[in-house]
Amino acid sequence: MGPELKVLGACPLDCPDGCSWVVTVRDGEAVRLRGNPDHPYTRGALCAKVNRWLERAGQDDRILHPMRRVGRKGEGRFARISWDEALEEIAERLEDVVREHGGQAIWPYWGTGTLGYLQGVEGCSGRRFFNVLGASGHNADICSAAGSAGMKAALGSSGGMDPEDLAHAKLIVLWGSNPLTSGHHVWKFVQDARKAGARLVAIDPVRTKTAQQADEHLAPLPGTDAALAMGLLNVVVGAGAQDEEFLRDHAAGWPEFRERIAEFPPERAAEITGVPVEEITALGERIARTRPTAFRATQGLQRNAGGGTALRVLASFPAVTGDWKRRGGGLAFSTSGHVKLNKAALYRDDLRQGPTRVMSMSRLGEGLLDTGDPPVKALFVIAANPAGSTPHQNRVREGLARDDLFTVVLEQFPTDTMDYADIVLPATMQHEHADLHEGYGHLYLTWNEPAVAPPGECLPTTETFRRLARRMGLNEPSLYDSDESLAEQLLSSDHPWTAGITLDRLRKEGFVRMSVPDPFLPYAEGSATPSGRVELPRRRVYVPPAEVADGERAARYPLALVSAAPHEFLNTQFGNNPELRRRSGPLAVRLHPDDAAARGLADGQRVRVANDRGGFDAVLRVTDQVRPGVAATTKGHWAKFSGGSNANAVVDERATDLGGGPVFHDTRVEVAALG
Ligand SMILES: Nc1nc2c(c(=O)[nH]1)N[C@H]1C(S)=C(S)[C@@H](COP(=O)(O)OP(=O)(O)OC[C@H]3O[C@@H](n4cnc5c(=O)[nH]c(N)nc54)[C@H](O)[C@@H]3O)O[C@H]1N2
Ligand SMILES: Nc1nc2c(c(=O)[nH]1)N[C@H]1C(S)=C(S)[C@@H](COP(=O)(O)OP(=O)(O)OC[C@H]3O[C@@H](n4cnc5c(=O)[nH]c(N)nc54)[C@H](O)[C@@H]3O)O[C@H]1N2
Ligand code: SF4
Ligand SMILES: [Mo]
Repeated sequence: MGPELKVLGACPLDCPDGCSWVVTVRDGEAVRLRGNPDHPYTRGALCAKVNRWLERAGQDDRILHPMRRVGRKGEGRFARISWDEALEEIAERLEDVVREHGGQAIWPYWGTGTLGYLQGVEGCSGRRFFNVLGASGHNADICSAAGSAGMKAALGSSGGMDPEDLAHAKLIVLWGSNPLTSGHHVWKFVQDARKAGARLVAIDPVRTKTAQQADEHLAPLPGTDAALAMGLLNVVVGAGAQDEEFLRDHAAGWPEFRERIAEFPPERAAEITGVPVEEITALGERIARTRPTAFRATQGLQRNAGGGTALRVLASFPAVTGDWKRRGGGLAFSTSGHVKLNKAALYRDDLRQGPTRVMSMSRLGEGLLDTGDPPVKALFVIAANPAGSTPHQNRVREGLARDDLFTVVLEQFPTDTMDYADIVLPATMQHEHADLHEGYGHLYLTWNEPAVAPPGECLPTTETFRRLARRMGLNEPSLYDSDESLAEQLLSSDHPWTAGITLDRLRKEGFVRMSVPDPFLPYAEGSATPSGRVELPRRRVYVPPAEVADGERAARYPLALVSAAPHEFLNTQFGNNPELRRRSGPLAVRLHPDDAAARGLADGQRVRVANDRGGFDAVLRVTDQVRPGVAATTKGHWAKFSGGSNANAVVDERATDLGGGPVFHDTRVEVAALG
């Protein structure tokens, strides 16, 4: 037995925690993978999912060779081919598409399977290649586009407070955020604050694992959060607790925002949100007297018609209380806005011949079915599983099933999406390739050093596109840059927060904290908006959820469905891991006892959750963890293991008010016994 080697890497998954990990390698094999004990945010722990990473990497269903479809689209029958054959066929088909329809008929559909700057969505691996071909652009708007747009409207940046500073808060409000499932590393900082006397409040239609641990839980109807925030502000201002000095010196629009606040007495907020008026008044009074108060909003409350506006209102809240100037106060959302890397050097959008249209990740069905000019004729699916993840599943499948569409899927596993591929290319997993990461819940950059050689014929996405470029005879030299060179170009930023962070240093240390000021109070003296002030919303402060406002639909489909993060899977990843599937149990939907009784339904029964777009089968769980009027399920279940569909069968392709995000939690359904 050879000696053990420890290789530092990073979890690539779409999770705010951006963990640093240590792979133990013996005789060329990864034998152990653990959280890095030296990383201040990871502190030695991974999570229920990623603890099974190596087991998953060795699963029988791993894709190890290129394949060509032999059955009908959607059937999932493939035959092994060589890389040579695969590249030849792709090159020919792409050349035909470009000749007949122009480059924009190609849609590179990047998902969030890895957030790596080299292999994944952050850097859009292959982007240079697609720029040279003149392909359509792609907006990865499925995750946090609405919230980011709301943050930017108020603050000029999507970056909120440093989540580590939650430890200094005296009151923490977790708003549409379930970290004990969706990224538990922030919990240590929450607990540190509580040890120092802070109170914890959760705002969620569901009494989640996190809400169960809170001192107080408010359960609004989905999509009504902005009205709740306005009601709380009404109480704060009623108590005279606004920070006039901060508002005068560092905010814009206070007179108008104040008028809007006056329009939301707690009684009105209670009526809209379904939260008892006493709870609103009590929390408003507590916020009024507690400095600093920290909010943490992640994705839950932005996946509604008014998701952008909701985040804008929340980002404005600490301007009213003045908490933006206090360590431990403000709003934690994402830290991505603070990452000042040289992304332009990585993307090389200057290689495009001219402007191109931009397709929306959240609207794949629309993009494939509503014939654009030119229609989409070639689709590259890169680290994405839209047949499971994207709204309006039936439209997505109909689009993917188009016979005149040439689809290439770069994958590790035989997903619901892969079943529609013409050509499948085998992709490496994180411990088999190099990458550079941020964490959108902290302020460290991380380097992921490959620990082992790829199995079978798997290739990193960067290498796949280098080979494809060569096969197509493209002579733009930057298409052939090595992974290390790409990383160095990305790190070539002269912004003071990232200056001096070199690849050598990252490789040696594994991770480096960006040199942000200490303490980090990005909005203490105003914001990054053109005015330099926090731009308070002047007119629009609440956009009701679309499917609640639609009276006719609400009558037909009385329940509001939320489909949030499952504990055992990360989006659809791990949805094929036998042990995690066993722990998760089958796709379930939870209903309040009153709603179950009104339908004559009992716990454990098989039900159909449906609306006019489609439906999915689930096991019913009857529990008062869910407020009346709400049905709660989880994302991430593979359709092929769940009777052919999942929660996205009932979700619409509509966009949010700002940012063009998806509306997962703005979905009306009815639940009925499965006949
Ligand atoms: N285990 C696990 N971890 C994950 C993921 C996963 O799939 N599994 N996904 C990862 C990804 S991609 C992301 S983006 C993050 C997301 O992580 P979170 O930001 O925590 O997002 P969700 O779980 O979608 O929703 C959080 C909570 O919001 C609630 N909610 C839904 N609608 C509303 C609303 O209108 N108002 C309010 N106040 N609450 C609402 C839900 O009930 C849920 O408990 O987690 C990441 N981490
Ligand atoms: N109903 C509902 N649906 C949702 C959500 C919700 O809250 N409710 N949340 C949404 C959110 S927040 C997100 S971010 C999206 C995510 O949606 P997707 O982008 O589809 O994310 P994943 O399900 O993680 O699937 C990514 C795929 O990438 C593959 N992959 C991973 N790493 C690599 C790699 O290095 N190379 C290659 N080639 N492939 C790789 C994985 O095997 C996996 O099949 O889902 C959204 N869908
Ligand atoms: S999924 Fe999140 S919590 Fe789990 S290891 Fe990855 S970054 Fe850490
Ligand atoms: Mo996400």
